Amino acid sequence: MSVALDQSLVKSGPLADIYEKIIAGKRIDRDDAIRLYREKDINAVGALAEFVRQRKAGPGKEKYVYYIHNMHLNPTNFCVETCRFCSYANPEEQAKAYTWTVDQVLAEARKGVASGIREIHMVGGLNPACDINYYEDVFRTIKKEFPDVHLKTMTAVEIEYMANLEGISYEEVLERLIAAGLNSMPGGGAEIFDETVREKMAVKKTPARVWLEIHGIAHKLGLNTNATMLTGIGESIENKVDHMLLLREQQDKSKGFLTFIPLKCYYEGTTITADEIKEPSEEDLLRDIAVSRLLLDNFPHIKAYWIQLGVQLALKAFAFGADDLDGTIQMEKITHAAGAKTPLQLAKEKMEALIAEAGYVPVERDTVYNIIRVAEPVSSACAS
Ligand code: V47
Ligand code: SF4
Repeated sequence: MSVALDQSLVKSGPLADIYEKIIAGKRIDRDDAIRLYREKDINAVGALAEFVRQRKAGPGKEKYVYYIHNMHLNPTNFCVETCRFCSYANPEEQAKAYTWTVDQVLAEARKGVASGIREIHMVGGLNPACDINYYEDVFRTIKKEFPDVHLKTMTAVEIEYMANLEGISYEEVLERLIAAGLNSMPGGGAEIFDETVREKMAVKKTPARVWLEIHGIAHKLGLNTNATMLTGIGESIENKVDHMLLLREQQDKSKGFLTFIPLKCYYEGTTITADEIKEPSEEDLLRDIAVSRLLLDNFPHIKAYWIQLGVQLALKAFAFGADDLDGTIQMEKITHAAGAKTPLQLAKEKMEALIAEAGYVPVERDTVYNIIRVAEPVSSACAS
């Protein structure tokens, strides 16, 4: 299949110069990205992003959409931090907070592995009871029983917290955790890098510089990592573009990012008030996907996180540059604590059916995008 772009949408319109850059494989810049956010014709922006998605996928893979059979596992919701958008580790409810023992974490992992998962996505609150010894123990215990399960775990925020707790360097924390079984890192904790937004949302922890430094060290040590951006917390278009540009710059240096994941804030149980933010519309969310696909030219993948976008919008996002629907998940806690009404999990078969119904080819992957299985096209033959 050849890569097609509906040229009538972009060639002679206000995006013509950006179109020329993209066709020529040139990098777009800050002003281009801001214009793409402000462009009235969202379908033109989507067409450009879809074109880039297909070109990046390579011949024969233009319609591939990836997913993974995984589980989320959250060992503790006690957190010393008080991010205002977080209902998962709600300071009002800390008396009821839980901290699992190593055996409890293993028992949860066993349930996931029994259902066939290949990746554990594990993140938790910043809890002094869960120090580096605890996580080394957790990782070793899981790996002893399930050596083939991939541990995608520890945000940069958790790495920074652990380094401060132990009085050791980020590199030393990462080296110890890698020796215990850490395989890659998820993209959480990036939020919006802009300092004013971070201050207001009480994300005083882990400034952009440190978040990026930790991912750079992880890449140097051979880990792949992801990167997120949380929208709906009072950010501007410029803040989002600058956030992505910092990621692009880091990726130029260290090259280990695999996937960018635009997130959308849910507000139930948080202290965020309506006058402080503009809740992103569906169109805003599709634009985040499309602009990120166009600006982050050095990121291999863009994820449509169905838990937060909702399943239907996530499926639409494939036509706006996304090529990954994330995973089966099993039990999502962070977004559901803040009022998400999406399911807590999706079965593999359901994910495949949804991707196929949207007109794409479902591809089961592992964490680092090795292809496990390309699903057979579902026959649309009808007996009637
Ligand atoms: O860092 C917290 C966000 C993130 C809320 O790497 C909230 O593959 C919405 O990083 N509403 C954790 N979001 C999730 C995350 C993630 C998810 C899926 C895949 C990957 C990956 C990473 O969730 C946190 C924070 O930015 N968050 N509270 C909330 N109320
Ligand atoms: Fe703690 Fe993470 Fe919630 Fe912030 S988002 S309060 S660091 S669990």
